[in-house]
Amino acid sequence: MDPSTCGMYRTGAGGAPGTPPDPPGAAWRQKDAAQAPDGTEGAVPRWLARAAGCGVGAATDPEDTMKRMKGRTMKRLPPCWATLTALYALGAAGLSGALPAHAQAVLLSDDFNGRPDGLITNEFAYFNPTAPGARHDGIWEMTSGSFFARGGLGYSGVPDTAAPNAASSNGTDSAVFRLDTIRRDFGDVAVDFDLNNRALYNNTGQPPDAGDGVTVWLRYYSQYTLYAIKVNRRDGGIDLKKKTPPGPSNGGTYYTLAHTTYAVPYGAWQHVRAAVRNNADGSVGLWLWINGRLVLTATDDGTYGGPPLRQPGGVGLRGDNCEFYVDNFAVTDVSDACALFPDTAQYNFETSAQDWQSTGGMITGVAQSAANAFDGCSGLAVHFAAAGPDVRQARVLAPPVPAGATVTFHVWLPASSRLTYVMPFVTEGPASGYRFDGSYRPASQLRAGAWNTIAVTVPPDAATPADVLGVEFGCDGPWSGTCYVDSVSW
Ligand SMILES: [Ca+2]
Ligand SMILES: [Ca+2]
Repeated sequence: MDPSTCGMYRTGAGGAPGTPPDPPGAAWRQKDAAQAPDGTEGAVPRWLARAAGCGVGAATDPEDTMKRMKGRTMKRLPPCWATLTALYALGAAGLSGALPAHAQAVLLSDDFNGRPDGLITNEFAYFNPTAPGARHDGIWEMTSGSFFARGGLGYSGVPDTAAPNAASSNGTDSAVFRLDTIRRDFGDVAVDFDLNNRALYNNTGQPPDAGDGVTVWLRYYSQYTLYAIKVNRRDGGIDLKKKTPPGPSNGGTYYTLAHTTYAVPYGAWQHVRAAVRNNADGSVGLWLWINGRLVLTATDDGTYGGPPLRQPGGVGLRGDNCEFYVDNFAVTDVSDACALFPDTAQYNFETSAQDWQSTGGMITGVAQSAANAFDGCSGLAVHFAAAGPDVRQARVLAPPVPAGATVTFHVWLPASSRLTYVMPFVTEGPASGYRFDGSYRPASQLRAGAWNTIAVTVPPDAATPADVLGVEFGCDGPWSGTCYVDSVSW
């Protein structure tokens, strides 16, 4: 969707299951926030600024003004942002990343199923903890707004700027929606959730702003110190920001660490994955995936806003003038670096050998192994003990590979071996005579001590289900060692 039409969005098509009808009286005016006359949008990394030939400073971002504060300073991207954004987006587009393919330690989850429809918690409970009727929750608290369960989903309610009572029966104040976990012990973690951004509002009493939308918090220490990943902005942007005190934005200053563009798919489900991890050099890494694609990453080395936020904290969600649903919220441990870049191949060997087997002879066995992986945390170890020349396979029967597929294999060979060739292959089904489709690679064309990527094309007329998929190895003399296969996909 053209970001300039975000404010025109109306619900009714492609909305979440169980979504309520359009709010009565909502003013669907076209936004005008992008035409703000002045202001700047945080800071960018110095190396990036130098590369693009434009100066930057630790400018403030006033988006997090005190609730219901009027006359907010609007902002506009400085001219160099266009170039910087393009550079960064180009870099991010070349990275790969996707949803977890193997089990990681889940530290917290809320799928909202089983919660009765109605208020989960609200700001009234936070500020009036002992008041009669205050709604407290075991997972969530909020310093502004109201959070509801509805049809097995979490829901912001229709945003307004009313001061809600204990039940939020008189309004939500979700025009500024600030929801955080009560837990503050999340260190190196990924936050996954499904997001359905229904609409932006222009008439809540909180003035429309280019930064309106949905934000994920990581390393949330307080509403003044946190990382903020703006995943859906009214102006079609995405930011990785750091907020630390002091400053004019509700007691802090926002520093933009990275920025790119993104067309918000209003009314459709998006899968968001945001991660934070301490780096060995003292910096902090931040990553954002949307629908399995890594769209933005940044490193906080302390250049802006004080030292990197390396201590564990909470996580949370923020909304500004936005009505949205959230589901399947989960926090997982990514202290193991491989967990950050999971393997989503059909044969990824993350939790088992996936029924791969050896044809015997010089291959003494195959096993899932964390000793080597092309992607994710594990690959398939293929153990050799050759007494002399031999030809054998590591393979799986009845693979669900379709006709016409290009199957990509990754094979790792040790620094020295007596292997003479490697041949990934697919043997088709009986109706096409068990035709053999292989990609032969002599040792002279293979890299030792490294991963080799080899593709096999299955013809469009291949009979399926295929009979066998695997890797054939040829050896010319006595030798013992281990090869690895990983990330076999199509
Ligand atoms: Ca649910
Ligand atoms: Ca793997």
